[in-house]
Amino acid sequence: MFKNAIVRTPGENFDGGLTRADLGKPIYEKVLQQHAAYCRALEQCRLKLVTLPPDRQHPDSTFVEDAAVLTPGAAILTRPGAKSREGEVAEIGTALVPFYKVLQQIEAPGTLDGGDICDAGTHFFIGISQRTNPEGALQLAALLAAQGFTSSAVDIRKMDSILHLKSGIAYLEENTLVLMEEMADLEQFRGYKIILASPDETYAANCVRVNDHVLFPAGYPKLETRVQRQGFKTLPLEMSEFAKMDGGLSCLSLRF
Ligand code: CIR
Repeated sequence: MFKNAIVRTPGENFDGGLTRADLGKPIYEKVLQQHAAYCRALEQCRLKLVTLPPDRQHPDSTFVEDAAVLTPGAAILTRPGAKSREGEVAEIGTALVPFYKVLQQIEAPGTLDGGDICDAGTHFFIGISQRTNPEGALQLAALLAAQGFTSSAVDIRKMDSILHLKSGIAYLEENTLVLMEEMADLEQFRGYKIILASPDETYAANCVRVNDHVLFPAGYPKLETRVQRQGFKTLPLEMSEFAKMDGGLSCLSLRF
């Protein structure tokens, strides 16, 4: 059960963040509406929110998930792979202090974005990407192992259509993974029940189980039906403005 979430309201210069998507510029009014609906959905899932104010120094800082990896016993602060995002971490650390006795940190030369880390219960998948380097992945694996968690690396550096591991995978509990097709045959995912996202719906592979619901991006009906057929209750959310900045559902919150 998650009880809390940290979110950060997007600033007016949200459109100044990093993106490789070719979907146009986000419209700020819609960004705020979609973010507010996302926050309401988290509350509907019975989470108590810590809402941080906009940080205009860091246009990507609304994607709070990239700044920390959370386990039941520790908050591991990351060292983001994009220079422009390094300064986001300190304030996330401050916001986590009231909740965590143990705060750890990925150190140079390691880099790691939270979006590359998929928590599947006692096992973690660690994406090696353009943002998370092998050194960062090894550091995280060691910190997790010390807490009794296993992990496996998933190299996504040749999967050009996704930014982070979790752009193409979600763990929905109950031994069930949502996977983009390109990852379907990877041995790391053997033994799980797999719900496949077809190539035209890869974006929706980034959905999030929050207590009794799965937050799900609106407009991806084939995958949503497949998820529902496995017995999950979906909660659809408009994500168009965040998709323009390469952001998915999971990256807008830290849940714990
Ligand atoms: C970036 O490129 O870093 C941001 N514009 C998007 C980050 C999305 N984060 C995530 O998927 N975990």
